[in-house]
Amino acid sequence: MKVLEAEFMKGFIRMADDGWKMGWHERNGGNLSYRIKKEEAAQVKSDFAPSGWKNIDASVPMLAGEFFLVTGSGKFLRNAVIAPEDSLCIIEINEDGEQFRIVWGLVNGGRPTSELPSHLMNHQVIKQKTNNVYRVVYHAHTTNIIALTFILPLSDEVFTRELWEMATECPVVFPSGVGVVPWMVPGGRDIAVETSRLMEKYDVAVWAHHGMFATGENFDLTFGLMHTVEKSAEILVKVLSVRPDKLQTITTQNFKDLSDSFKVTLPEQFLKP
Ligand code: 2HA
Ligand code: ZN
Repeated sequence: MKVLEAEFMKGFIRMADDGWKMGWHERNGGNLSYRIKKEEAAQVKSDFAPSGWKNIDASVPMLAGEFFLVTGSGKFLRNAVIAPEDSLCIIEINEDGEQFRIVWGLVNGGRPTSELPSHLMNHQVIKQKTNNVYRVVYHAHTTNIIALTFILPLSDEVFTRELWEMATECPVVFPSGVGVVPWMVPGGRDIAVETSRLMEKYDVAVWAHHGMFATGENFDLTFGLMHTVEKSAEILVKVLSVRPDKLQTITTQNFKDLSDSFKVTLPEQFLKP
């Protein structure tokens, strides 16, 4: 089968296009990666043409031998739908997890996303954390979350609690909460280490003054998670634009009732009165 005919490719392109339509991917902003299932890789392997091995700039031994579909560095997510073979690539990780090679795509040259270290280190953490279930890592420049990083303290507790309070379904959609990375230089190993450390606990990490990373099992759940968190941030921006305080909100007791009723565990850390 051709790579472009595969279902995982269609789902990936639809997600990139949905993110573009949400306004989260100005210019070349944002990036997406998918850990391809063994049987999916086997179906399209005849379409692969491997190039040379290159250093990842991170060590991901738990991902040895895996294939990933990723966006290209400097590529516009807006173009994924019209020119996937130019905008995207499939990479293979070598046997010690230190190197990768392009096996499909980027037909006009280029490299995988500048955030490859963050993507792969997150994949390594979520693969272990979920016992091989999570496969998607998504980075987007979500407007309202970015705005909040200028006016809220940059703590996991404040962001989680404020975002949970903005819509009743939030603690059900991201019960473990959200982590916050302070401003750091993007594209390198340090921010990758910091982000992947947070992914051991959370499915979402906020990058101050930059955007968000969301992780999940499939394209629907990961896009839905990004969308839910960003919508919650939008409500908070609207509330704070009208007045600086809330007249009423969802209370700690309300969250406890919700956690009993929906059978989700909410960490004590976020249930302070
Ligand atoms: O331009 O979003 O963080 C791609 C990015 C880098
Ligand atoms: Zn970015």
